[in-house]
Amino acid sequence: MILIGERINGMFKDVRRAIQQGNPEPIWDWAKRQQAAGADYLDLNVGPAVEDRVTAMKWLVNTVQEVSDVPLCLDSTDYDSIEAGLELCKRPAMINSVPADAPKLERVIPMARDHGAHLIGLAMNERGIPKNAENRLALAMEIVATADAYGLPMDHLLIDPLILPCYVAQDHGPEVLETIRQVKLLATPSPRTVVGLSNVSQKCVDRPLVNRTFLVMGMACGLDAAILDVDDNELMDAVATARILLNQDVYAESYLKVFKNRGVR
Ligand code: THG
Repeated sequence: MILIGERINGMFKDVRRAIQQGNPEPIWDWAKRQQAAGADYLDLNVGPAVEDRVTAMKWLVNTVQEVSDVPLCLDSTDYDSIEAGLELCKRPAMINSVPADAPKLERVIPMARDHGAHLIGLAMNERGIPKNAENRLALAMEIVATADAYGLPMDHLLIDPLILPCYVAQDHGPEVLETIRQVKLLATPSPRTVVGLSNVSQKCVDRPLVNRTFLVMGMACGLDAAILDVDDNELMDAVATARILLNQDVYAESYLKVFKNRGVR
């Protein structure tokens, strides 16, 4: 399981304020904390309230790299800011993300290829997010075909079926799980799958319970990665236990301790 720490996102008030004031402390804290919790990547999103997204992304990348060597996942719909951020990344990064929209694919896929970056492709296009798995898979296939045409290695592509809050889009849950299962069949080697886990629980009671239940269901369907709260211990324990039950890790009575000590998910 590839764990992408969600917390450096301008959606959160403390991060938004840090970006606006150019105060590195809260960013340093979240970078160190998520690294210690075992994050494989740190998602960096300047949030919706920022005017100059290029400058803000460059500042976030530099600020995080002052205290952390965890690879970065640059999260923006603004490809100028992704490109500017990529230039500064010291380690191969992940681009988050591109929809199945030809002009955007044609810009972002060569960018990922030329920087040796991983790329998240979204199962949506200019008409929005389809309801059923079949239509999500059709959009995933457009991304797979374009990635193949431009020479992006298939193991650098992750497909995000896009999970929505269960509170408002309960009927999407099973469709997302079915999409995760079938994305594996789209190419050989197969692209991987990722979700933005905390979306599923927005406005729900007991968000951590909803998050960890959905993550385990996703893992059983073959989910490879998630953008999530790596600081949530029960969530991390659920990942470790699901790995045991899916025979992805060796059972030992002390497996939770072993898992935590070596930072392997
Ligand atoms: N797919 C991809 N990238 C993504 C998402 C996705 N990036 C962003 C998002 N979705 C994943 N990250 C988060 C981060 C925070 C929350 C949800 C998803 C969240 N935030 C609180 C809220 O909205 O209630 C903010 C609380 C606060 O302000 O303190 O839930 O799906 N590829």
